[in-house]
Amino acid sequence: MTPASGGFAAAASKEGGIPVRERYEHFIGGAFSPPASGRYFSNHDPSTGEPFGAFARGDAVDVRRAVEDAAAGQSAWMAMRPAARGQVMLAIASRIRRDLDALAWLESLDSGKALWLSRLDVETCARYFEYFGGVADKILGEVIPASNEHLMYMVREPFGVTAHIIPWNAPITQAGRGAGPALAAGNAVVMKPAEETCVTTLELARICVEAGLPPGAFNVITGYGEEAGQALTSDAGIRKIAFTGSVETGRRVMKAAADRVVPVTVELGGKSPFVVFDDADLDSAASLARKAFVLNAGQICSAGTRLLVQRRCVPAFVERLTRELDKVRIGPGVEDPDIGPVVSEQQRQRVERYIEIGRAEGARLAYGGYRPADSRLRGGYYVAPTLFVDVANSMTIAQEEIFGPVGCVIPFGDEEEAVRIANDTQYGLAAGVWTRDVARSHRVAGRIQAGQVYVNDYQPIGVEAPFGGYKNSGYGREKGLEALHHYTQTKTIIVRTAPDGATAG
Ligand code: TXE
Repeated sequence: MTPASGGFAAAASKEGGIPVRERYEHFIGGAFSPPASGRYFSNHDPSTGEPFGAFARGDAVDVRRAVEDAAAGQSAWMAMRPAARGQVMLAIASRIRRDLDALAWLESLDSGKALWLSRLDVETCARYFEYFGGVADKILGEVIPASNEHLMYMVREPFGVTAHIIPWNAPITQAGRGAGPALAAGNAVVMKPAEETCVTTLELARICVEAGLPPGAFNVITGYGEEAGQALTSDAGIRKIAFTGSVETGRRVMKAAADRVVPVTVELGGKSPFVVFDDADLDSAASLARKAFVLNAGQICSAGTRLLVQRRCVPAFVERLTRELDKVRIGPGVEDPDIGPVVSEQQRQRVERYIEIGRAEGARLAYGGYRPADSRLRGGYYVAPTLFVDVANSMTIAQEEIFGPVGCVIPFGDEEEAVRIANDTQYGLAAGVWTRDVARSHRVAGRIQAGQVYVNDYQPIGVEAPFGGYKNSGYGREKGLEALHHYTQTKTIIVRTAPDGATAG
């Protein structure tokens, strides 16, 4: 347990609000429900390395039951007027906000995330329900003027039951990001959280039903990816799949979707460029660079991990960034540091492996590269913020997603070279451009291959802005009205209106 909290249950009950369960079951048909196999798996608190909680180990039998209940839940959901559905979603948003402290506390215990960030994530989850709840009665069709003898119109219909597989780096926001548009469009949801972080997804589903969502409209199956996840993507009742995770697993999910001819959207991470021209405000750029690759211990798909810096200002930028990194407080998530641990020992080893590879390939370690010395943190999965300089874009640490607080400074000469390096990656999720030259900011933003580009800022949070990848970062868009289209299918209805006996034109 966290040094300060004295145990998961003690910590959570200290915070009050949501009671901590010894054992977490699936959430199916509006109630917690044990796995058919009777099997559970246990989890670890990333801040201490100590075990906590047992979670239902789902399999194909549990998935089937959840999908059947979801089909019934979807019928009940669609039987409600669109405006009433929107009102339920707004009620969910206010319940989430009412329980914000308790949910954030649970999120920090479960994921190791700093409490302030968990609070932001819970608020963002509420925003998803609010934003998409607001459009539930505004999903419009079209009249198509193609003939004088027909009325032709197109309506948008839900798919039915949608599957959502989410990762561990932002569990409750990602749950809201998927469930919000899916429910607004009239679907029912079966969600599988990552095995490392199940708690808040389960509590969210419970809150949704308590706030008026029909039982069965939001189900959660916990378990391992290759067992519960795979069963979910292969289940015959699933009509659409949304996946967020690694490229490798994304490919597997896409193959499963192809086998069943089911539409799929995938968000698969990145290696985003953060481009600093020498006319930029270097103080702001260095401060936001810290946010770009250190926030959430670097476990953010849109993290700006490739710091492309114009050669002339590399020393000045690195000096400023180093000062920023000196300020980073690291500790157990619930103690509200700047960053907590990474999510698991496996993830820490992965990050440390990349740090070794960076050294071996000749990048110069300018900051960090070690585990924090504080003996209180010994049990948890901590990695100090780490900065490499003199990095070539061809190096492994510049090409592969590390998903830890590791940044690489890559020098460039001119704008042309900056754009070439920025695009020289398999990924294309996000990018930052730092310059005072307005024309250049638009020019470079236009040429970078990425789904979101920030100018003189990085990752300003917003549920309203479409988000998703170019290239191997995936396809389809989350967030914003754009996301809704991925949760509806169109039907065109053509009615002959010509009088009987008239020839159709
Ligand atoms: O990811 P996986 P992992 C990247 C990041 C990280 C790496 C590995 O670089 O270091 O991936 O993380 C479920 N069928 N990202 O191994 O396997 C799994 O249970 C169906 C980037 O945790 O992709 C979990 O719920 N589902 C990313 C989810 O997939 C399966 C966020 C993600 O796990 C499955 C997370 C299967 N066969 C990791 N196998 C981002 N885009 O933000 C696993 N899963």
